[in-house]
Amino acid sequence: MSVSIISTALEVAIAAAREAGASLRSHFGKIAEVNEMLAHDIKLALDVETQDLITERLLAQFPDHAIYGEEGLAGNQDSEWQWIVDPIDGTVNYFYGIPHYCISIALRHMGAIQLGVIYDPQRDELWQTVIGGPAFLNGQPISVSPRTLLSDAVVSIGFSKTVATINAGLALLPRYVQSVRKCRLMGSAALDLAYVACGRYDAYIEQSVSLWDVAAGKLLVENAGGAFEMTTRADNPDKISVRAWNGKIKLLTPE
Ligand code: LIP
Repeated sequence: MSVSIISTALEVAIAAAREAGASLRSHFGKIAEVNEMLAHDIKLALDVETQDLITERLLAQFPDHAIYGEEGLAGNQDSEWQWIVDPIDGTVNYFYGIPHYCISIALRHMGAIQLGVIYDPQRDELWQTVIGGPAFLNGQPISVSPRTLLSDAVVSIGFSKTVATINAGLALLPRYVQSVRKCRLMGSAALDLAYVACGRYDAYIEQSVSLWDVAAGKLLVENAGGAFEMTTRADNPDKISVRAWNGKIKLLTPE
């Protein structure tokens, strides 16, 4: 793989994430136009507009690449190069004025993730990494936590969008709540993974997320010294169950 392609792609992804983040920050707290209000999810016009902005910036530099995002496909879907974009990860938080959301951008080449960028516009925290390289937060190298005991751990449990997957998460909660120092349920898979990568969390577990929620975070956690497992859900081939942790604590065995 040409290093120059990856380094250029990383620069473009970071610039797109920052530009999209600045726009989201400027609209944060204002009334957001709702495209779809679901029982356990919300789709905003801003989700679409933000992905359109990111798509425009990526395809301007890489016109023959594919875009695979939460808000749809764009570009050349036959390309070996595929950008995986979540324009607002934590959309429900954003809509409710909870300042815990991010932009997540990853790039795959023939299925292998080459780079990951996660940007939290409210805290101006940007995580980045490239295949085979270190992971950074605002330019400083990061690593997963050193903790080895589950009883010392802070563990994030994500809750998804359907009754079945929410129940799957609920089954985990009492077991973890009684085994760890604290559980957290924050509503952004990508930020959960970024927090595992920089040692704020010791693990993140969610029973049903999409590739765009976790692609960038997967590479971040692995390059920060952690472990990442994902399995396609039997009930929905488009959804994955994820476990990410510091590679040191012993997670509870799945029931
Ligand atoms: C969200 C995930 C979160 C999950 C939510 C939702 P979105 O992504 O990051 O972990 O629990 O159900 O899927 O939809 O806000 O981009």
